[in-house]
Amino acid sequence: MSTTQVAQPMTGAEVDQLCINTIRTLSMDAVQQAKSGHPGTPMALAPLVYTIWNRIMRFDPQDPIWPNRDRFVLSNGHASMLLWSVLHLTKTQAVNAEYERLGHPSVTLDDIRRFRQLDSKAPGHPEYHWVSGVETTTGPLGQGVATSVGMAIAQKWLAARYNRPRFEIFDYQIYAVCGDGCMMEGIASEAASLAAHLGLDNLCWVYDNNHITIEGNTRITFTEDVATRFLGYGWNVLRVGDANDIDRIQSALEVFGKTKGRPTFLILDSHIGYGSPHKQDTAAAHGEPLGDEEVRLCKRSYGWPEDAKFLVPDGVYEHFAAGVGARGGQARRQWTELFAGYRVKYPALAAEIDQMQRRELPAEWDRNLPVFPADPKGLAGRDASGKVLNVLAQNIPWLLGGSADLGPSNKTTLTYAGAGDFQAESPGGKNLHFGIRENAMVAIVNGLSLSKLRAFGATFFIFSDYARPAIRLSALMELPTIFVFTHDAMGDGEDGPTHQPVEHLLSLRAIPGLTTLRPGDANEVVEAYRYIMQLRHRPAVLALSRQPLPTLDRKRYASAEGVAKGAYVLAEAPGGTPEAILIATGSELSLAVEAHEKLLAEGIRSRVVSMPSWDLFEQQPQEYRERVLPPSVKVRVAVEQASTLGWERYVGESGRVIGMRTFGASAPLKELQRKFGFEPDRVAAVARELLGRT
Ligand SMILES: Cc1ncc(C[n+]2csc(CCOP(=O)(O)OP(=O)(O)O)c2C)c(N)n1
Ligand SMILES: [Mg+2]
Repeated sequence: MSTTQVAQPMTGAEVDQLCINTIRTLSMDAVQQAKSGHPGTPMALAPLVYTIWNRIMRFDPQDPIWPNRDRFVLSNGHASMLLWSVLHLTKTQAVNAEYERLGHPSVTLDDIRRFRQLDSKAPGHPEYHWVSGVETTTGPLGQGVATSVGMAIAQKWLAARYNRPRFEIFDYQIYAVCGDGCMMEGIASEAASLAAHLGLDNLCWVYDNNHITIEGNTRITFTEDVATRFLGYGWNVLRVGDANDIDRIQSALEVFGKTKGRPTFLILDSHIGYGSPHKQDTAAAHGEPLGDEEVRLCKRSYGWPEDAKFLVPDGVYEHFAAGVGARGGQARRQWTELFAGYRVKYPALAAEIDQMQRRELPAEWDRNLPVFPADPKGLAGRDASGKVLNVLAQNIPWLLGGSADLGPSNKTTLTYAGAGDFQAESPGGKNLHFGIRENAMVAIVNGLSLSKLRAFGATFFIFSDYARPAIRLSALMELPTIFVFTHDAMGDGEDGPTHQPVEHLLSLRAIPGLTTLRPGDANEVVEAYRYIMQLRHRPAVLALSRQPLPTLDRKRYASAEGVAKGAYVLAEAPGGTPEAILIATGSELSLAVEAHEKLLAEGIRSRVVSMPSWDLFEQQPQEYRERVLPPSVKVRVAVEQASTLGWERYVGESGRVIGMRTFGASAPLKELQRKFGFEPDRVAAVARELLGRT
C-alpha cells in the first residue's frame, strides 16, 4: 500500500499512487459533502484517468481550447468527480464563450467542496459551456461515446483539408470512457458500427467493465460478449484485466496510438468502489455517498490520513504540472510555432481555421443565395433547401453534413463538383453518410460542432423522435448545429400515419434554446438559412415540406426577410386594420393566403401572418409582437398540420386552431387535406364564423 509520507523523496510509483488516491479521496469527500453523487466509479477509474491525462494526452491546461488538443470524453457522466478532480489537479484554466482565457482556474477546490451545489463549477454531470475543459455534456448514457465519433470524424476531415507536408496541423486523438450503461444504450451500437466502417483509428473507447449498474450485477441484464461484438464491428479490441495496473493501461493506450485503420476498444476490468471494505463490487457504491465511517475505512485502505478531507498532498499539483502540464504545454507551443509557419505559407487556409475556431463565417458566405420568382406551382421546401445548402456549402468550406440514408429524399446531398463523400479513404469529403442511425447521427453532428465544424444532419421529420435526445443536448450545449427535417406533415400522404408527424413541432418548440423554423415557401427557406447560418451558439431545426408549395409573389406580399423575426405580416388588410388574423406556417401558408383573398373578395378585411418560428417571434420586443398580432383583434385563426396544443397562446380564447387532434391516415394528400380540413374554404369559413358572418 502506498504512503502519504512526503517528507522523504517518493519513488515514481509512489507519486503515481498519491495522485490516483487524491482523485479517489476528492471524489469520495465531494459526494459525502454533497450527500449525493457517484463515488464508486471515480474510485475505480482514478488510475485510468490519471494514466490517460498524465501520461498520454496532449492537453495543455493553460489553454484548454487549443485546437489540436487531444479530446477526453467522460461518457459515464455520473462519474463527473473524475473530471472535476483532474481539471482541478491540472489547474486547467477557464475560458469564456468568446474563447478568451479568463486567467483563473476552471475548477477550484472550493467548487469541489461545493460539488452539485448551485453555481459550483463542479456540477452533477459534465456540462460543456459551464465548465472549461469539459469537451461535451454527458449524463444521458451513450451520448458521450456517440459524440466522440463526431469528434473523430472532425479530426479526420480537418486533417484532410488543412494538413500539408511538414504541417500536421491536426493530428489529435479522442479518448472516451464509458460503462455498462453506455454499452447497453442503442446509440452506442449505432455509433460504434459507423466508427468502424469509417476506420476511425484516432478514436479510443475505454469500457469500464465492472459488471455493476444501479439494479445490481449485470448478470440480470447484460450478458453479451462485448469483446466479440466490437470485433464484429471491426474495432481493435484490447483488454487490461486490472484497472489498477497503470503500466498495462499505458501500454494498451500506446497500442491504440499505433493502430491504423480501425478504432480501439479497451476493456478494463475494474472494481466499483475500489478499496471500500463493505461496498466494493456492489451497486451500493454506484450512486450514493459511502457514509462517513466507510469513507474513513477506504482512506485507511489507501494509506490516507483518515480524517483529512479534500486533501491534496504536497507533490500532487507538481506531478500533474510535470506530466500533462509539461507535455501539453510543449506540444501546444510547438503547434503554435508550426501554425505561425503555416500561416505564412498558407494564409488562406490559416484564416479559415481562425474563423472556424471563433465560429465566424467567411466573407461573402451568402453570395449567390437564390431568389425564387413567384410561381403558383412552386417548389418543395426540401428542394429549395437543397439548392440553398449547395450554395452555402461552397461558400463555407467547413459546412458539411448528411442524412440518415435519406439524402435523395431530404435533398441534402451536396452535388457540386468536388463536394465528395466522407469515407475512410476520402476523409475530406463533405457528404456524410450516417446510414440508418438517426440517434447517433445527431450526437455525431454535435461532435462535429464541438470540433468547430458547421454541421448538419437530416432525416424525415417523423424520425426527429429518434434524434431528439441529442438535439436536446445540442441546445443545452448551445451548439450551432442544423437539423434538416423534411416530409414535415401529411405531404407524404400514402405513407400514412407512421410517417406523418403530429406532435413533433410542439415537442421541438418545447426545447429551450432551440430555434425551430417551418418556412412557408422557397424564399422563406432561403431566409431561414440566412438566419440560421449566423447563429453561433444556438441549434436550429428546419421543418420542410415534401410537396411543392406555391412561391408567393413578394411584390404583392411582404418580403420573406420577415422570417428572421419569427412572424411577420405577409398580407395586410386594406387600410391596415384587420378584422381577422389568419396565422399559418409551412405548407399551410399559401392556404391562408388563398383564404385571405377569398375573404377580401367578400369585403372581409383579414391579415395573414406568416409564423415560421414561435421561438424567434418570442425573442422580439413586445412592441413588434403587438404590431403583428394587435391585442385588439380577437378573431384569429391558426392553421398548421400539427398538434393544436400551444396555439392558444397566439389565437387567444376567442380564436380557433385548425390543426391535428389525431394521427393522420394513409391516402393521397388531396384527400387528406379534405378529410382533416386543410383547405382555403375551411379557413375562410372558420374566420367568417368567428366574425358572425355565416
Ligand atoms: C439514458 C440514461 N438512462 C438512464 C440513466 C440513469 N443512470 C445513471 S447511471 C446508471 C447506471 C449505469 O451503469 P454503468 O454505466 O455500468 O455505471 P457504473 O455504475 O458502473 O459506473 C443509470 C441507469 C442515465 N443517466 N441515462
Ligand atoms: Mg457498470
